[in-house]
Amino acid sequence: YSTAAAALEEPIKPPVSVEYTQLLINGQFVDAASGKTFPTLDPRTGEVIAHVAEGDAEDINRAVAAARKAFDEGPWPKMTAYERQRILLRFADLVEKHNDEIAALETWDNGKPYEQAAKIEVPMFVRLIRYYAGWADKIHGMTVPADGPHHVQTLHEPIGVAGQIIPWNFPLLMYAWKVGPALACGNTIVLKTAEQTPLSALYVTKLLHEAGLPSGALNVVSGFGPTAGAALCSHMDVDKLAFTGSTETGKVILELSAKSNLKPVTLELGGKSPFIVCEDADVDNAVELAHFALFFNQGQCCCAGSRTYVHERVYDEFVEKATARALKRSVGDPFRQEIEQGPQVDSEQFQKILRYIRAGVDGGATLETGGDRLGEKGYYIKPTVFSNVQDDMLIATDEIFGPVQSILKYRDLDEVIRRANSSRYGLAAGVFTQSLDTANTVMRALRVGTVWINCFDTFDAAIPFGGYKMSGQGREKGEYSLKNYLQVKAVVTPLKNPAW
Ligand code: TXE
Repeated sequence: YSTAAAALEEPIKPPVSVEYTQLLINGQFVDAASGKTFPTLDPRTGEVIAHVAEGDAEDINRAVAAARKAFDEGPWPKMTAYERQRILLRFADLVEKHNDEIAALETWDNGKPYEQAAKIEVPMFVRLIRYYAGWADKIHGMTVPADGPHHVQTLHEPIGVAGQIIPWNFPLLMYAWKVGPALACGNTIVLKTAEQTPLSALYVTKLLHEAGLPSGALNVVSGFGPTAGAALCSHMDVDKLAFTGSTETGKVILELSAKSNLKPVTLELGGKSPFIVCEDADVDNAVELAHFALFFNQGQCCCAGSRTYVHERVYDEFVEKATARALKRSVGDPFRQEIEQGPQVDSEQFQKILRYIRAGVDGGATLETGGDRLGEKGYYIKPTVFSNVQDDMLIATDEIFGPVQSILKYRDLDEVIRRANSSRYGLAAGVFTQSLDTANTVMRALRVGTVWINCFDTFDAAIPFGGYKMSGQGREKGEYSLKNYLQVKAVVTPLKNPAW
């Protein structure tokens, strides 16, 4: 590993300090009602960054009450759409101004490379907020040509108080995917961040208030899933839930909604995305793209290309080059400029990945490189490549969520389509080919929410994202996300003089 030693060096001091650690309820930073806090850890070392207020059911009650009042009495949903748009645009400007501090906070809490946070994720956050700000004054209903002497129209109204639960792999982007459309439509929100990464959401929400967001319109509660998260899902005064996380927790969330008030739920869950390298592919480019598709963000992407299917004609060359590429991957302190891969987010994820690596070896796959932790401190894992992977091995069926590439061999297109579709997941897929016919066939045949042809992880605020099968329900981003946060009201009035 080109900078293996970096993982062993003294960690670089992050160029930011932690300013906000309390809950943000009704526009105020407050302690948890219980007075409890929990530590958020630096994944480079396992040491405490800060102690953060630990919200539980009582804090969720307070936050929902604030959001309810802000919805029922306003001003947020009652403001003109243009006023809401201007606040969101000011918010985007403020985030852009504080790009580097926010990126540093994200890297410190999550372990992702600072370059990635500063040059990709914070700018994408800004883009998302501007995109949804743009929608705020373009949300309108229809007039409907119903049969009979009636004037019929639809109003598209905000749904109410949205409960949003986000994970730790892209804390800022998951915030923007959820908060952007919900606020643009005029909803109020209680957001529960992931317990691993509470810091960046508090920072940006402070900026959102500076931009003019009224108190209570967005409340942020840090805390754990079974306490704060479950309380939010069960709450009778929450009108909608949006969740990103594991498929297991997604099932719990649907159940909590069903057992309380049947609030509608959107879910963005796990994946096991195929990346198909066709026989006509340029192998060097395919290796590089497949490497990126899997290893980006330490492999902690729901859409990671974690089943690399390679045509038998190019398989041996591909395995050799993919292994060489993984060996070249620079792993180390994410604040170091040349670093491609930082530590995994926490000890639990780190242990889970190592267990899957052992399962890969025990199951008979060939470990080409990696397979172990890197260094003695923190949660670094060597970029790992398995070849000779079979479809029924755990490393080919389960979401590993780490830097572990599984390479599988195939013979023909029908076979690989069938195998790619045999997963319980259906989030995304990549296909690498020079043939338009092949690309079109695969694109139509795969049961997944996104197909990337000769690219991967190409995201934009305008492109919808979501899963088929057990990868989720509903779509986020783009225009599609708006309908998650809107109710449709039909309004019917009789026409006294139908001739007109
Ligand atoms: O997920 P959880 P974890 C996958 C990935 C990872 C695995 C476990 O495979 O290894 O899930 O990660 C909140 N009621 N993904 O344990 O538990 C929790 O506090 C309400 C894929 O982190 O799903 C956090 O805010 N909320 C993924 C959020 O759910 C609950 C991103 C996610 O945590 C809850 C992350 C409950 N009972 C992990 N239990 C993706 N789709 O991108 C937990 N939470």
